[in-house]
Amino acid sequence: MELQIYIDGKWYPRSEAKVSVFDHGLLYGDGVFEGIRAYDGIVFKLEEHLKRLWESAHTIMLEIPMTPREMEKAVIETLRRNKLTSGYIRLVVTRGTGDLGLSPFLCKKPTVFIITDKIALYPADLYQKGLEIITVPTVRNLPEAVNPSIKSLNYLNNIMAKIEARNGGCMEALMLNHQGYVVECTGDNVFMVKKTGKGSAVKDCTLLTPPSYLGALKGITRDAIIEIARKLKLPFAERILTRHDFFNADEVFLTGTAAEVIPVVKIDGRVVGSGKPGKITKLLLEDFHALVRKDGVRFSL
Ligand code: PXG
Repeated sequence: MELQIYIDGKWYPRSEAKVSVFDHGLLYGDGVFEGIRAYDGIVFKLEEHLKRLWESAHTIMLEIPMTPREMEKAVIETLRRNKLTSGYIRLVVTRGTGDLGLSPFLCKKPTVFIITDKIALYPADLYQKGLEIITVPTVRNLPEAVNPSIKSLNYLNNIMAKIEARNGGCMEALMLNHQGYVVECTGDNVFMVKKTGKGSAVKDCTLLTPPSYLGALKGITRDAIIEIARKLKLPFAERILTRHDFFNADEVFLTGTAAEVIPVVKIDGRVVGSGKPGKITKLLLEDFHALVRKDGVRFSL
């Protein structure tokens, strides 16, 4: 059976799931989206993803033509129709069809579509060996221009960075803001662990991540990791951090819906910590795996 895709209240087989070439989501990247994951019959943090979608839409003055409750039902129905208890969910709301002018005011009704599919997992050895990342010349969008807190359909900033990372032989890019502070990666938030005490216990380390106001998306996985750190009594702070701080961290990892928690072992040719995935990173990933099976909206096929 072909994948069934939700568009504006109806489901279409993949080969017939189409939106207009006059849709401003396509013409201008005018729209917002979410990437969500379902694990064994639980849509992880669906409420939080919907909240972020509504906030992104509010900022760009896009009125989503349904309620969050209706959206939740549409997401679950789409999973059911595709017989998926686990997988990836892409929720998209565009400005809708208009004319060739950029004015959003001529677009009559936003387009809503939902794609659910099996998740393409990162190679397992990356989690064991860790990832090498590279700083790229393209700076992250300025919060004063298009705020990276808006999960907008315009991902050119991130795509440019991804291309530059690839040109440099890496899969992921470390992005800086216009002042040179580390903000995030192209599709993941970034964390570091620094040993601050004398012992080797969790409380002797501090977990650090850049504050989102510098120009990072407020990741749902980022929030989940902060929540787990609190439970583990692992000291945590949002801090303005430089590349120097990351080069000299004891552990570095990235967080995102697709990647979950992925260790970083090299940045711009500098080995991070022991050069192997760290203890705290592994601990956080374990607890994250337990959390995704608890915290979300439950459904059955
Ligand atoms: N920063 C950016 C710029 C993102 O796009 C994250 C951080 C992590 O946020 P969550 O809420 O997922 O913890 C994201 C989201 C992909 C892909 O195909 C990745 C994202 C979005 C869309 C596609 O890798 N990451």
